[in-house]
Amino acid sequence: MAPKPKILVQGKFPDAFIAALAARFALVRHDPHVPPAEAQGWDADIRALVSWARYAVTAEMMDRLPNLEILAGFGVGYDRFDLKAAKQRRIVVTNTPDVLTDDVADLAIGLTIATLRRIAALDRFVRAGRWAAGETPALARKVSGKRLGIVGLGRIGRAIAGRAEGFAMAIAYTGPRAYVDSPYRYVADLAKLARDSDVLVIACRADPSTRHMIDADVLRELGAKGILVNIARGSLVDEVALVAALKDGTLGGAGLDVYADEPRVTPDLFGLDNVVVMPHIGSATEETRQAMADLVIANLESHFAGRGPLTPVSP
Ligand code: 8YV
Repeated sequence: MAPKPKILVQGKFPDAFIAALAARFALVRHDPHVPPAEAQGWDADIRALVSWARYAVTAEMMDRLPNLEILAGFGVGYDRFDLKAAKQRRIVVTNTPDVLTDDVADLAIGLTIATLRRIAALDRFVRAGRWAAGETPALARKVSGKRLGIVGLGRIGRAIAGRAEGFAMAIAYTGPRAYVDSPYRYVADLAKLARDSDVLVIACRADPSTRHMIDADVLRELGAKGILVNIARGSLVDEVALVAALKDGTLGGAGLDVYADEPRVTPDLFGLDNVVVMPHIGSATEETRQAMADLVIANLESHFAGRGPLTPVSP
């Protein structure tokens, strides 16, 4: 029997996934906090690297793995992977699209409702005994019928739009181009979309060209009653401008799953009742994490069987 292909696994994963990998491959584990230069066991016979989307995979790492054939990302985003360096070294890069779309879209709607209806704030209100003490909570805001602006009408953006239809929302989107197959209104200019929206949801790809695209101007256009929801990447938002806008009332509220410097969340946000903060859990359900794990393995198996990857990234 041919020896199992050797693969490097970056980051902590659920035991079941590690066991499934170990049944098929010879594993070398890597703690992403250890610099590649100090990493142990990075032999020349490592042929694949599995990494959480949240961890960087750099040219330096690839140089230490001269026979790397495939980088299989656990997640749909690949902003932390050096794709140029991978291409130069003919390393195939894969991600896990589609299988997490529903969960991320569900969370976008959840954050929208939680922020407008003040679900987290009112949970704190009850727990603090304020209701029992006779206090009347401030009114929240209606969800149904709101104007929803979606930044990026890709797979996840479309899934958010589909759900928003159930709330009778008026849906518009921005992005590099209009989709002729989309029933939603296209607004080329992001600031104009923000001005025309009650809720602006970010669902686009993070790369150097989209860094800080949600800046002070966009937030001002979204306005004092507007809500920003981010389930994409923290780098898309100028977080300093966001905190300032939330604090001085220029922006109405925010529902956030992602941040500029995860897992650190700027404590400025913690004191703001109009903000809902989640610890980057868009895809973190039992069902979806299993589906992501299955897809990572399917990509590796297909590659090693000579059939090519199933879901290569298409930058
Ligand atoms: C994961 C994500 O939590 O798929 C992505 O791009 O951001 C999330 O699904 C991420 O992979 C964590 O590293």
